[in-house]
Amino acid sequence: MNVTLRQQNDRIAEFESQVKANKQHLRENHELITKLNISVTASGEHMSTMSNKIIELQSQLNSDAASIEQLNTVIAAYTNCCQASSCEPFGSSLNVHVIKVPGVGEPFRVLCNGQLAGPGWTVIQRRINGSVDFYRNWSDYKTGFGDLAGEFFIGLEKLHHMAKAEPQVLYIQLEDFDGLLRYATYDDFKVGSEQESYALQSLGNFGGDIDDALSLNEGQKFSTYDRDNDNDEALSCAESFRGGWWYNACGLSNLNGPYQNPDDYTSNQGILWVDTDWHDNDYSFKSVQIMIKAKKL
Ligand SMILES: [Ca+2]
Repeated sequence: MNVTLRQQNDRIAEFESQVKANKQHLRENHELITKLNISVTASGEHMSTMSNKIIELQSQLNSDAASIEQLNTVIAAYTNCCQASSCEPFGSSLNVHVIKVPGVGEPFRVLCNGQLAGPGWTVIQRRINGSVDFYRNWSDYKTGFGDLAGEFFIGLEKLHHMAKAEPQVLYIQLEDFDGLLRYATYDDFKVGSEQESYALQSLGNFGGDIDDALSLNEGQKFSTYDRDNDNDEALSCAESFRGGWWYNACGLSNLNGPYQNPDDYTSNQGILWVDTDWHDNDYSFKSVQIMIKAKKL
């Protein structure tokens, strides 16, 4: 009997020891699980950061792709622009384009009008409403002035180089205050260099449905109020007629004269083109457009 009791006591002690060992083991496992949990949470945060980073990089890539696309457009525009030396390649376009003319340093913007007199004309001067002052000095006429969306003069230096490469036809469109449109053409328009005072070296044959009011100026140098190159020894035509032109003494035309409203007109101080059957020098036109285009030989 005593033996059995002792044996049982021993077994109980053994169990207790096992339970203790198991508890210790459980505690250790619990600690391990806690550690693992912490580690998993940290990994999750890391993943989330990585994921955000990937989104950020993706967006950066998209933005880079857009920049490249934009640069390609600019390159394409530059390539297109610089293959054109006039409005001719732009056909019936009535818009502003960029051209590169040999002899003129940088590419520049021009107004093309392919609607008024057939395709490919380059507009070199336009008057429509008096918003731009045309009574300007030599330097302004040399470089050009105004706004291609409104009134402007392209500039004598550009004109010289544009007409130098090949013979040009000059087209002058006049509109009176009754809305009547008439035109003149000259088939061999050429302007000298600055050393030649941008002389109107040649005009060629006259055509159109108005009188020829420009051939009288053929061969004349350009004059402004600060550069009197005209044929009138007594006065300055640029000052008297308040413009810049290839004045003779002084002539029958002044398309860069002051813009005048019919109700408020000063004689000989307007946009003049003398046509005895239409309007003489007592009339200032409502609008003018002067264009050039290479002559097809
Ligand atoms: Ca003079």
